[in-house]
Amino acid sequence: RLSYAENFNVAVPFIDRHPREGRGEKIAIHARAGDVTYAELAANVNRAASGFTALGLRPGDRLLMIIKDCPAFFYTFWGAIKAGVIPVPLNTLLRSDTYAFVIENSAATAFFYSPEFSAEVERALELSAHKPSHVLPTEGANSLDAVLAQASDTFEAVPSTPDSDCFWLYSSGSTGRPKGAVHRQRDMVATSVLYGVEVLGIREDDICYSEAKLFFAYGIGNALTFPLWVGATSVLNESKPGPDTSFPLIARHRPTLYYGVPTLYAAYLALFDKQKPDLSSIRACVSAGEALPPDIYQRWKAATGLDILDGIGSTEALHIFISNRHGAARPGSSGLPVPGYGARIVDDAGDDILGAGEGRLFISGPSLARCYWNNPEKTAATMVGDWFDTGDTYRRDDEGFYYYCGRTDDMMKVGGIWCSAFDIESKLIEHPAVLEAAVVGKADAESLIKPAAYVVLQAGREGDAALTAELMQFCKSRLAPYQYPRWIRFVPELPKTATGKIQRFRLRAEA
Ligand code: 3SK
Repeated sequence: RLSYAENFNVAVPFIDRHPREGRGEKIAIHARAGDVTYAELAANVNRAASGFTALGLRPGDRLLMIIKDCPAFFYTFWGAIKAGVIPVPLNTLLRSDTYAFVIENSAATAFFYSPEFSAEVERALELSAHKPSHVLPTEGANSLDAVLAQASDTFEAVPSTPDSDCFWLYSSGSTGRPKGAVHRQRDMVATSVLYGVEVLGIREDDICYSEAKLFFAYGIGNALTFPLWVGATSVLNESKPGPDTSFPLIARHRPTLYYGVPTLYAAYLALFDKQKPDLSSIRACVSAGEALPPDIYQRWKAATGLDILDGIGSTEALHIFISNRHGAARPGSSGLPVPGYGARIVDDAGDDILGAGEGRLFISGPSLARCYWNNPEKTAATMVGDWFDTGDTYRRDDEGFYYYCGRTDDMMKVGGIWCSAFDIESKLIEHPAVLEAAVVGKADAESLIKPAAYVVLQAGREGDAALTAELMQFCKSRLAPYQYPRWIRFVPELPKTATGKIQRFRLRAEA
């Protein structure tokens, strides 16, 4: 089911095909500035490809994008690909020093950004020794808009092959410098067919709403590639996701597929007493980014009647490679491998664990990045033959369901027994006073590692000694005795990445 022509430019099946197949007048994108039809999308992608070529960009050149979720993201990304240029979408919430690193690491020729981010972009350019030849905002004078206005709306896709480099995504990781995962032309087809169509069941009449932004691999699949693969519609939110921006969009556009992250499911549940959007248009909810605690799954189901399909993916795999299935979701489990992907759990010696034990999760599949750009050490350390080391610790049950136990480095040995931060966090958030929790290892007076919890309370709750004792007792009575947190600190919020992952390394450093 995955076969490609020898000359294959992936912009053709995702963009050019739709007007030819009679979808020209169908809405591809609902955006703040207005709707974009498939015909308009195809014409603007051609304008971008023609305009980039006229600027002097050549196949293989890198084009950095710090662009909010708006149609310009689609035009720039697909226009670059059609012209053989490599688009590199970047997290819009990073700081100038990281952007400066990426400008140098990628040796980019062009840099397009939404005007909102101009201050960070200017500082990054000052810091970087490499200067891209073309640095343009998406709007205003001398901008992407101006390039599009002057360019032809026809463009012949630059010849390519399924294995040619297509786009990069920088993976933030929990520590260290970002690494540019190099994706091939065929990778977006693989994720769209294998997860989008075969697991999620996305269809032409779907309207997709993703809380995860387009710069994130999860968001790219949810809102950009899966809908375009089947001719569906995507609803874009230019602003920070949350009740104030997402609820009105859900009310207005009535999405059928909703892609969330555990933090937002929990935050919305906490609001439902006072403010509950009409979710009746939604036929399926997806969660990724971090493992979904079973308690959140159960409460969401009770409040909305909807299952959440939890899954795990990665920037390097481009999207979800282990997922629950419709009508058979198993709370607390990431599910079963997506068709076409392999999964192995290995011990420290690299041997497969076939039974119940915990170990490192390796995956294989047709959308894995080819390498990290200019980083042979990290490539060699994580991409071993056909297998990619996810850095996650997992276990598998008798029926083949996979269970997340934490990042490999979030595991701690307590009294000689491996202990998962995720299990303790899941327990803590079952307590009605707790909104969110993160657990890390902390050395006690004897330098022995014990769990320490950082807890965000539900609105109106006070963190005091009585609640600390109550939460410790709550965990003690429901988890293995060694697993209860020996310290509990109440905090107003947890440190998170732009994509909502808890930055436990920050808490570890503090602990
Ligand atoms: O973190 C995840 O689960 C994920 C899912 C899809 C795509 C990318 C990522 C990182």
